[in-house]
Amino acid sequence: MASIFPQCDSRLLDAIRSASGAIIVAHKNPDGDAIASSLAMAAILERMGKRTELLNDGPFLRGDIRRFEDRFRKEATGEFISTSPLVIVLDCSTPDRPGDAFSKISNLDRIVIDHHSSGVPFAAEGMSYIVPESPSTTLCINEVRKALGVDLTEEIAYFLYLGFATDSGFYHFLGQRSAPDALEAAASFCRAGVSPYDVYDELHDGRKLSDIKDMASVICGAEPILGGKFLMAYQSASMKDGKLSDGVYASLLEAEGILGVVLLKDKEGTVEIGFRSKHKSGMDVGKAAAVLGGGGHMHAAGATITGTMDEARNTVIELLRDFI
Ligand SMILES: [Mn+2]
Repeated sequence: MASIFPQCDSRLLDAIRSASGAIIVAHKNPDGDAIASSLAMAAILERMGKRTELLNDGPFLRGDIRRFEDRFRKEATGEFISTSPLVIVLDCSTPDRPGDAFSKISNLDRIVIDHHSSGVPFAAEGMSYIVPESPSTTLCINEVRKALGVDLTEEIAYFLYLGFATDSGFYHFLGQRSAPDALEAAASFCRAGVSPYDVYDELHDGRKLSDIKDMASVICGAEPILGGKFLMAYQSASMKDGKLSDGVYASLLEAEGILGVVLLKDKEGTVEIGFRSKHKSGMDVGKAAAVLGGGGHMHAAGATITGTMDEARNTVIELLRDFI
């Protein structure tokens, strides 16, 4: 069976090799893959002797990324921008995903490395490496690393593994098609010094009891919609735990007879909508999210709309009616 990873375009590799330095940016509201991608890319470029600046709009709410917040700035320094660095955009399917961090640097040359299935191209021809079948952006970066001939240090392996483990739900979301390449890459990370058991514990230990209780209350408030084909859950504006939604999705997706789950998060004026569909549902929630200006993957996607929770609820129900 052929690899899910195509060859990297030589134009993208040349752009990295010839850059004096790079500004690395991933999507706002970052998750483990966004932050781990950024840190892995920085470590790779530092091995190549290049200067980097890491940008992210934040917020760094999730327990798995909070510890890295001080490595990131909100905007690039003027002094660094004046050296015309290459911009490396990671884990973003549309140019608005990086948020404000992108505004001052959108006129610099850029490359895009990503694994989302929907989106709009926003790099010049040959300057992107987008593999929708890849379980994480870090696994795409690993291919770029190999093509550049950069050694797999323990530090690089750690960040590549971190993005893969979080975005794959610790292997849960690997299909038969992506698993062989992904697990071979994971094996190489472990040979370089990564312990999966330790990484799992780092990410799952240390939550506040109040956050776990918030998660339970969101689950208790879930209701069936569309004749029971979906469950819809509601997260109030006062609940801040970034990992809360992972637990809500994981629990509710186990309900029998449903195609998927929608989680509405009240952001006071806007509503963040998260979609998850069951692996066997055959339902592409990435396409549903794209209708609302968002995006994502076949089984995990999101969008943000303005309005109240009630308005968002009605919008989503009407939207999903067309998809099931
Ligand atoms: Mn990702």
